[in-house]
Amino acid sequence: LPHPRRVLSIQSHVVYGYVGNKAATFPLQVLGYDVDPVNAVQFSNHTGYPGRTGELLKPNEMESLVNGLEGNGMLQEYTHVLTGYIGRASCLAVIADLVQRLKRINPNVIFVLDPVMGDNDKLYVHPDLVPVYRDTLCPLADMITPNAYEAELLTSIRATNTTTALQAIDALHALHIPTVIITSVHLSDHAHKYPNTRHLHLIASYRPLAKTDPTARGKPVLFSIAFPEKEGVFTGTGDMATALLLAYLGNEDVPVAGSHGEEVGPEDLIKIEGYLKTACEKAVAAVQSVLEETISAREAWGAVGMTGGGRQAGEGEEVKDVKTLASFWKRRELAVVQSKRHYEEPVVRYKAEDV
Ligand code: PLP
Ligand code: PXL
Repeated sequence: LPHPRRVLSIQSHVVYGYVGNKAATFPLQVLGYDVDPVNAVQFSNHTGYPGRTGELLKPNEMESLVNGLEGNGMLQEYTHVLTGYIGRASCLAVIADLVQRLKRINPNVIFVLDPVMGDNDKLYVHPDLVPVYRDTLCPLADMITPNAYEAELLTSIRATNTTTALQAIDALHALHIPTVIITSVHLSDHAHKYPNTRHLHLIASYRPLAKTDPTARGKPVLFSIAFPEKEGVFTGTGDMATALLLAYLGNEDVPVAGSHGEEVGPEDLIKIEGYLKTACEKAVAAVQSVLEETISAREAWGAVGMTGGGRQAGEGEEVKDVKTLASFWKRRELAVVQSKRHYEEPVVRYKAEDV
């Protein structure tokens, strides 16, 4: 790496399994980043399981950790702040204050916001987080990585095809975010191209913010990547995708030029387009490979009977009893540790295309 990279990663910690910081930290470390996790919640497991214990970090506890870092002169070392699953709206306010402090210390610090709230029309946080994300954190973000449902919660626009997805992206840029990446959306106008396997799209858009003259935004960067949807449900893919995007982008200089309203010339835009495309292609490739690794690990796991005593549910089958439901989710925990090579050398199969 050309420069030291240090990420303050504020997300969930789960004892068992891989979501939040457990899905983000190892890939970032493998890619050369120092990662300082703040565990915004500590749960026994992710919220899809039939039961869950643990605690949410209180805002004063989060503040106290930040004050500790500040007291030792540590805040100036951060090149990136990454936020994901946060349990309380009051903690979002603490994070907003922290990001502003970090930007005062280092105006080049990059804030990557994954507004983790839900997926597939299911909210897994308290609804009072939504307006705080929209009104307080979004305007501070350099890059946002919602899935289609989270984009809808923030913009009230339901992205179901290219037109509505672009409207949602417009609305997110209007919240003063230069880089907007919808990490997964089903586009109905593309469905005919993939009769056999449902496909998801990642759509990335970059617009330099010209604070003084919002009409002089310059040519936007806009592309999408289609990839086949893996059968079954996985948790933590979005968390890992965001960490990988940060990592692949952060290895380049000036990935989010224009965040502060400065001029972005045509050569800069071409550079940014290249970095962004490469980073997105690599992130999609790595996550795809992690899912394949997870599926083959699951098959091996099933073969040795390590399913926790629960009967194995078939794909698409409705899961009823607690043991079977827990076993269902255990078998879908991302193979984070086994996938080291996929972060290091992602094999790109799905390429960026014009929208
Ligand atoms: N699946 C794959 C293969 C991906 O590459 C990505 C994002 O890049 C996702 C899923 C993201 O899913 P979500 O954001 O809905 O968790
Ligand atoms: O992957 C999103 C996520 C993060 N953190 C926790 C979760 C979930 C999704 O269920 O439960 C604790």
